Amino acid sequence: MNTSKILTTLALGAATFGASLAPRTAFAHGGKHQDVTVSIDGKGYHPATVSVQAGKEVHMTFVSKDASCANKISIPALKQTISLEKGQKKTIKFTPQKGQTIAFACTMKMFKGSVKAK
Ligand SMILES: [Cu+2]
Repeated sequence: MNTSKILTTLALGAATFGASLAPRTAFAHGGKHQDVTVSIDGKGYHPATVSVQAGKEVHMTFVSKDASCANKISIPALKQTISLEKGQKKTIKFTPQKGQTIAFACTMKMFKGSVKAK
């Protein structure tokens, strides 16, 4: 294997590695923070599971699309409870640690979701 072939292999490896680290749902822009939107309806949270990048601030917006008990959201790890009416939205900000899973649920725990930081 000559040098240029090795470099190509390394570059491909780096590209693959980088892609696997990219959050599935969070949208990072300008490297400052990452945006996540979770919509709420009568069936719960969409998406219910969100992957984010550890160590970078998350701006997570809950958008209520319907009257639902899922509009009252408890997030124990962040010591937050959010109450929304249909049509309202609210953004919370936090910086997840590596490997952290931040669970959230309606206050009756019927509907559940989580944010997983890699
Ligand atoms: Cu509920």
